[in-house]
Amino acid sequence: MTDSFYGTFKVTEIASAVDVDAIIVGAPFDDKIGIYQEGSALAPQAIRKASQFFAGQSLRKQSIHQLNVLDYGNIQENLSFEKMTEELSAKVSEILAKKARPIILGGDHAIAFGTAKGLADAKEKIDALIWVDAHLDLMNEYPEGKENTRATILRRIIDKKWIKPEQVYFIGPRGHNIGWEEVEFIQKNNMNLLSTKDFQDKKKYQEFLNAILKHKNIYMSVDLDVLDPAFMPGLSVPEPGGFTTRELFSLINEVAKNIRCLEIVELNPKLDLNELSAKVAAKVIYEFFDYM
Ligand SMILES: [Mn+2]
Repeated sequence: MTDSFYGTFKVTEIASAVDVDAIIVGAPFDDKIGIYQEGSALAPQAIRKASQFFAGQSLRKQSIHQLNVLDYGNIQENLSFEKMTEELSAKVSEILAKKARPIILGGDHAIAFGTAKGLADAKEKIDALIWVDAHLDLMNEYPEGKENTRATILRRIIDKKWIKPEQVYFIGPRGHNIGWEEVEFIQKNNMNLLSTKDFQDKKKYQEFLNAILKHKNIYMSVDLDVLDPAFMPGLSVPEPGGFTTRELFSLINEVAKNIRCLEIVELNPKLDLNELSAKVAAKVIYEFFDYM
């Protein structure tokens, strides 16, 4: 069975579900701004397929097999941004109402708007948002005239006051696709940031992690382009000089217990090599299950 994440039950409704630990939902969505190669909409199914490659058990006793995890399938493909927001937020709210942890498979990063709306609609008190990403996603418009894209979406989430800027913790920004207006926005609004460069400094990393772990109810949005393209070739916006897979998995392990909602975005299967990137994305989820 390859139409659900390995080791999970595929369901078409969750109303009757009880004692569920986590529920996976896919958001096959491309923002179609014409700058980057489309393909992220294919990611949810590619991740499910790649998950079959692993048997789920690691050296830790806790694994997906000790948990009750459901796969709720995908929202409709190729929706407009507004429709995607409506459908995804409804699913996320419904999952939260079941006291389960939503795991959202993007889609490009614009889907975070749907996730954030779902958390807000469910009146879920989120203490912190960890934005794991090579980029800042804080442009007011990008490209010019476009307000709801992968490059602006965190700005839109903050505009809506679904999360306060000082509750945001960036991990992994780097490189040369940063807008200076984004840097100024971060400084003006007291946002927390650990760059890829500072991530290599063990003391700075530990201090940043300690600050994050004071928060018990975290929304973690993982843009896979935080990884070096050498580890993650299937990316629409690759940025060399990034994390190793081991570094990302360790981060997931450290914060897993405090994560209320996990989102994984930006895998582009059209640009993948040997389905390696899809396996990396699946592994992020397995690592979360081992430590959640
Ligand atoms: Mn992003």
